[in-house]
Order: sequence, then structure tokens, then C-alpha cells
Amino acid sequence: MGNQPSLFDEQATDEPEVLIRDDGDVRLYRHWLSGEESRALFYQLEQELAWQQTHIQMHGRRLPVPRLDVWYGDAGHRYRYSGVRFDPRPWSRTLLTLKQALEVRQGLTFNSVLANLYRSGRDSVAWHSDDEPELGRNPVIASISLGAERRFALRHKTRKDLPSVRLDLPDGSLLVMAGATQHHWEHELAKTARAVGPRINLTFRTVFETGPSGL
Ligand SMILES: O=C(O)CCC(=O)C(=O)O
Ligand SMILES: [Mn+2]
Repeated sequence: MGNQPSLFDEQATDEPEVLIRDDGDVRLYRHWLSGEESRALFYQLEQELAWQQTHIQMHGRRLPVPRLDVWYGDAGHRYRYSGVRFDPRPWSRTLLTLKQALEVRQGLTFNSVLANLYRSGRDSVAWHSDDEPELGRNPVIASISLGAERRFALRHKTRKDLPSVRLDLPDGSLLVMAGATQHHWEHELAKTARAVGPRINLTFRTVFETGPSGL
């Protein structure tokens, strides 16, 4: 593949670590990208993406989410955030390259991606499941991490016998959440008091909702 040989090299994908197999399916490919690739991708995405401050409506107040984010994807697949529908931006060059690498190396297809930029340890994502109706039943979500290592956690919503999973998501890793994961489990990226650099996370998703009026 021209100037990016290993990004599309199927041999480069190791066996994943299975993090969750009960009531869901979560796998980690620890070294999905080389250090050189992930560094280059971090800087390209930091420059190229139209990072914005999203606000949510909570208890009648308009609050900024603790991170920057932006959606990209195929036209006509709207997503919903805090009750409001948005159109994604058209694919950027770098995001399209990564989407194609997921197709070639993992056999996974997506039509959109949510990019998050965690500027420091003060930025975070609170406990949630990616279970919006437009993602359909048992969505497959491919999550690529670039930059600073941050602690990611998953906990079962009801079963106390299943241990929570906590891990630092490495630079260049790919986490795939599939099966019933979003139905039974929730996840977070906690704040940290440690001095950490910025981190970019990309969650590739398939949004089924189409057209201006939605479902
Ligand atoms: O940053 C991460 O690793 C997770 C992000 C996430 O869960 C989300 O945007 O839905
Ligand atoms: Mn999520």
C-alpha cells in the first residue's frame, strides 16, 4: 500500500487478548499500530480534525463535555447526541485510511467515527454504554487509541459475580467491543491527577439511521 506498508499488513495483527467473554465480547489488539504509525497519525488527526466543544443539556443546564470531539462519516447517517440529531462531517483523509485498514485487517466495515480528544488528565468520559437505537442491536465498535495511556474500565450493569475490567489503553492499540457488550456492560475513561499528555480516541461505528426525518 504505497507509503504505508504495515498499516494494511494483515500479518501485523497479533492474536487479541480477550477481556470480556461473558454477556459480551471485548478484545484488545495491544500493538495494532507501530509506534511510528501512531505518532504520525496522532499529529495528522490533531491538525486535520475539526475538534469542537460539545455541550449537553442536563437538569435544565447547558454543560460542556470534558473533552473535545467531532463526528465524521458517510452522508445520510445522522447520529444523536443528548437528544439532538447531527450530520457527520465528510471523511477526512486520515480517518478514511484507518477505516480502510480496519476493513482490510479486521474484516470490519463502518460508516462513521466519533473522535475524542482528551487534552489532559482532567478530560474524561463518564460511565455509559454505546446503546443508542441508531447503532442497532449488538453493535460492533472499533476503538483506536493514540497518544497518552489512559485508564479504561468496563463494569457489568447487574451481575456482581463478574469482575470489572480495568486497563491502560496503550498508544496504537485497537479495542473491539462486540456481541451483547453494550447491552450488559458500561465503560468509562476516568480523570487522572497524574500529569498526562493528550490522547486521541477514535470509535468507528455503524449508524443505521438514515434520512432527514430519522427512524
Ligand atoms: O476514549 C475512549 O477510550 C472511550 C470513548 C468512548 O467510550 C466513547 O466516545 O463512547
Ligand atoms: Mn463509549
